Amino acid sequence: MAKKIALITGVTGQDGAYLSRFLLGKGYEVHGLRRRASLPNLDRVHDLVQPPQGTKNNFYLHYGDMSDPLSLVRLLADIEPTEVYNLAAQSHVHVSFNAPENTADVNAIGTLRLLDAIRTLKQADKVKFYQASTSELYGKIQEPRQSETTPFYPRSPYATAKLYAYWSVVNYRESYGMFACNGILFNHESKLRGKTFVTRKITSAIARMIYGLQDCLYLGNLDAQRDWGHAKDYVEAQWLMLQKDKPEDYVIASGSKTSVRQFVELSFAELGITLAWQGSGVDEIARIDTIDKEKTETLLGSFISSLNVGDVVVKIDPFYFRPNEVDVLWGDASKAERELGWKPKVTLNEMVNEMMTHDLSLSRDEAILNKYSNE
Ligand code: NDP
Ligand code: GDR
Repeated sequence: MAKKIALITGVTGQDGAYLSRFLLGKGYEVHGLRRRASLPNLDRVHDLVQPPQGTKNNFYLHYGDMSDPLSLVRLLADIEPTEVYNLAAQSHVHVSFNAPENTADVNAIGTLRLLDAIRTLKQADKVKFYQASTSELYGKIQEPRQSETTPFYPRSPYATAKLYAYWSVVNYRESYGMFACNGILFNHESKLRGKTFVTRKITSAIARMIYGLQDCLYLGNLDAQRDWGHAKDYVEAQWLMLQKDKPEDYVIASGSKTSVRQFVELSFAELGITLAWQGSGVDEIARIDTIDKEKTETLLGSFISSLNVGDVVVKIDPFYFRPNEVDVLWGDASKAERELGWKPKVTLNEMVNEMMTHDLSLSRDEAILNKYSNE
């Protein structure tokens, strides 16, 4: 059987880390594009970079950048991949309002650079290409549930850049017969999610609060609704798209929507805590209403909870409002289920539990370190 060689851009990000493990498990040789950073950015893949002593894996990292076309051309020629997963992006919607040109350069033109570099390869017809498209393309909602046929209405520099990339993929497919697919993925999270995205910000802050490392959780729009799934399930869908005979675009979503406010409540519930919301608009707050002491004591062991009934634990900070908001996203992944046999496996509750458990363990380590360094 021909050797399967994958190139992943954005390998150091959440999806890159899950996809690398998934492909290694399927026997691929996995190459990742990493960019230079002033501090180490390999946290999510450090176990792949340094496998346990005495073992070897097929994971290789290469310096380059989506804004540097020469690095992309060289890498493709050296590696000769059979599958390219373009996950690299300035992926933060709010940040894109402050860095619009860089976002366009990396997310839009970066994708074009990569597509065109593949087109010029001698073996271009042997390369399959996956593009990390996004539910943000739908933006201002035209239909209550969004599928592959829903019109786009992007609402941020991030989304307009991703729209350019989306159509570049379609154009390279139609113009040059390239095997190129857009995965229109709705929000997906995990314990590896960046801490400035709202789900991980919430689970991380709650864990820090209970260990006395943080006083309050500051959020923006509590009423935004998202269709949240687990990254582990979603990278499988990315791979499945490239295993088809014909390249097509697919929506990948959980099929349920949840508000930011509900996500906060679900995360606190993991600790046996319920909230009471008071006030409205920028003055809205959440106080602790009840605590299931047995549950928190079991979770914290020898530590004493820093949270008490009546404490204000959520406040609004207008800094986190965006110039333009995407109010609701709710996906319909029936095409993926029908044609790829894909269905999400991890439920929202299981995901919240995984994220809370992970963040509690990180905060516990930090609290122990603080305790001993203060003695
Ligand atoms: P992350 O933000 O976790 O990862 C982004 C990756 O892109 C990181 O590896 C980052 O490197 C890399 N990157 C950023 N800029 C450059 C550049 N100029 N050159 C090379 N690499 C760069 O995102 P996710 O893993 O969550 O998402 C993966 C992709 O899927 C992104 O394109 C995102 O826009 C898209 N997407 C994500 C969804 C989600 O809910 N997670 C939903 C739909 C689409 P570094 O580590 O150095 O910062
Ligand atoms: P999103 O994810 O913009 O959907 O983009 P994010 O988690 O940043 O925001 C989701 C919703 O929560 C609201 N919100 C806050 N968001 C952040 N980050 N911080 C806050 O304090 C806060 N308070 C409320 C936001 O306004 C928004 O409505 C993610 C990224 O992964 C993109 O790359 C990807 O394309 C889309 O998901 C699908």
